[in-house]
Amino acid sequence: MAVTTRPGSATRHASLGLSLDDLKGMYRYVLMTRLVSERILQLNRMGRTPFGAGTDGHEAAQIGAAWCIQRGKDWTVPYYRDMGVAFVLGFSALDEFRGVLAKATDPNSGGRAFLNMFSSPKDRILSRSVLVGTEFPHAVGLALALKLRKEPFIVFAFGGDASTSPGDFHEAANFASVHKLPVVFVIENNLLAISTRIEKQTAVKDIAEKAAAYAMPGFVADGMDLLDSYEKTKLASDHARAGKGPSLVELKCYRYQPHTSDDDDSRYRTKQEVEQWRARDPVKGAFAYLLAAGVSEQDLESIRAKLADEIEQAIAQAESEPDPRPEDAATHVYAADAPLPDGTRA
Ligand SMILES: Cc1ncc(C[n+]2csc(CCOP(=O)(O)OP(=O)(O)O)c2C)c(N)n1
Repeated sequence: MAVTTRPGSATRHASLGLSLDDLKGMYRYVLMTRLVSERILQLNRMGRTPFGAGTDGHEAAQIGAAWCIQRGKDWTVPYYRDMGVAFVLGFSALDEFRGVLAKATDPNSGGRAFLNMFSSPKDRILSRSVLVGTEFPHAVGLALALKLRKEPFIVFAFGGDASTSPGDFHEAANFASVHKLPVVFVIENNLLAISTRIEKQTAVKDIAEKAAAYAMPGFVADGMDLLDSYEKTKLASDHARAGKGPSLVELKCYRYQPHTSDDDDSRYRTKQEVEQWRARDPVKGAFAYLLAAGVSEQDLESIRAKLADEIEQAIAQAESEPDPRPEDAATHVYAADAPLPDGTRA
């Protein structure tokens, strides 16, 4: 985010219709996402969590885009890296740690699924599988239902750059465009699919170019910049809200952590590459912008201190809670009155 340091000199948010309170709210989620993501990796290295998938580097993209979602009205289909999106939609740090620690209290699956399979009917978050790209046909189905029911809301379908390679994405985009469905495809392009670089993934320069094949608008945003991510996603969501059909927003960002806690990223990228991207750290960018917009350093420090406290309490609380019971393994897998594969009933 291009900023000057003089307080009051940054005004871009105002031209986008965002208040200082919006900015502070957005920054809180940006920082919360970073702090939780870092703690998950630390806990994993200490042997206290089995697995993690870091969000570091995606914060501005996720929070900027999620700020366009009407909570509890629009539907959202996040992907597994979208912790920041889930936080904006109502998930707490405690919810996240319950999932990461696979506790019975995990709101997504009672601790029985892969982490970050965000699920909340009340917040209109559709649970998805970890299979890359499979969320898009489901999201388009939701958009069709909204249109048929004449509900004035829209669907946000999130995915990584690689999720635009499988057929699911193309079938979904084609169907959505033919039927002018109210859906925004939000693609977080971090240039990597685990170890596969973007040039080996797709032949186009910008993922947003893929929109042209389905006669829908494609927007490119600097995903390291909170306000650019907000602005471009807002254009796309306004398009859907106006009944003009789907569009695609590409948020160009970078993943700082390995793909997951099980990945050795030194095998496919250099430390220098990561350091170069760290120079554009979206959390620091947001911090600098808020200062320049006139938010005081004490305000920002108080947001950080409260979050740090909340996160430590959430970890302690989640760790103290029970694991799922073995006898609950089939709960919600089979209908309550359906026979199990061995012929018995649950
Ligand atoms: C259909 C399918 N193929 C392969 C995988 C294994 N896999 C998990 S994540 C991933 C990379 C996805 O990259 P991208 O969509 O760009 O998102 P990112 O993880 O970089 O945020 C792959 C190949 C999978 N989950 N689903």
